[in-house]
Amino acid sequence: MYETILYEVSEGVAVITMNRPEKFNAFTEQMNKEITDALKQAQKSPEVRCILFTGAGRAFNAGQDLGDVSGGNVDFGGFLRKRYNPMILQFQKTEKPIVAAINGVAAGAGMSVALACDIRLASDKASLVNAFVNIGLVPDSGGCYFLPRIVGIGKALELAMTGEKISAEEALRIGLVNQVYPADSFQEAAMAYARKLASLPTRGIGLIKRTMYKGLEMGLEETLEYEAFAQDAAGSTEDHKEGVTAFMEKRAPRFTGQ
Ligand code: LHQ
Repeated sequence: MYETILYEVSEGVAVITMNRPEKFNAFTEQMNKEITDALKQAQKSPEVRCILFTGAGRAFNAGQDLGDVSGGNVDFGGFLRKRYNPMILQFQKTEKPIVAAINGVAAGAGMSVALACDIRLASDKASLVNAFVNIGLVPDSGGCYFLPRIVGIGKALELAMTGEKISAEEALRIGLVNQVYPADSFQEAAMAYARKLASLPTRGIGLIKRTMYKGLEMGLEETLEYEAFAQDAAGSTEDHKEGVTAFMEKRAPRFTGQ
């Protein structure tokens, strides 16, 4: 059982809720470990076909709990290597769609974690603040990797260097989030989005995720080759067969995730 997060599965969706609302869901070592573990569990469970990642209460996540690092003498590199880096890598290793439901403020490593998700949905009351520079630090937990890839280097440098808070609306405008929904129906809208993803070809989506992220690191020739390899795998799934059969029969497909 978890102490700092909630983990619930329903209708093909594993909902991971960071659950320290009085601390704006700030990260502790325990939370880093529990998130990593929950993602592994979701990866292993055949009934999970989408992961929805959100925060309890008013915030999404305010980054590292500064109460734990305020005494000085912090081994920053060790902190990241031991706690944050394995957690961020687990988002990538999880070959299922991960949707961030940004219910409130996402700051520091909390923003980085949202960036490590595949799709970002935001409440119209949410905001994002890179925050690291405000305490003299560098974006970590993948912030220097994902942010420029999502919004381009110009915006990424601006957000990181100024540490200014941006609204959900501005985040939508610059492509930092994919959709914005009204706060009062946000959880339902995010859940409906996740359920829809959970009804799609899960193995194909896992291969899309792996191939696209790999494509960011490779040249065209290598990417074309990897696409051919991935297509061999996707083409042998039941969901591929079902998709083609449903098309020929002029009916809606019934994907099972196999
Ligand atoms: C918090 C926090 C928080 C504890 C709000 N900790 N309590 C990696 C390697 C090693 C070391 C360092 O860190 C890292 C990774 C990182 O994430 S570094 C960046 C750490 N995060 C920040 O610097 C963000 C700090 N927080 C803020 O800037 C603001 O609180 C935000 C913008 C998140 C929210 O602002 P407001 O909406 O104005 O709320 P607030 O400031 O009043 O905060 C609400 C409560 O949450 C408050 O507690 P209180 O008891 O006074 O109501 C805050 O103390 C607490 N809280 N962030 N990171």
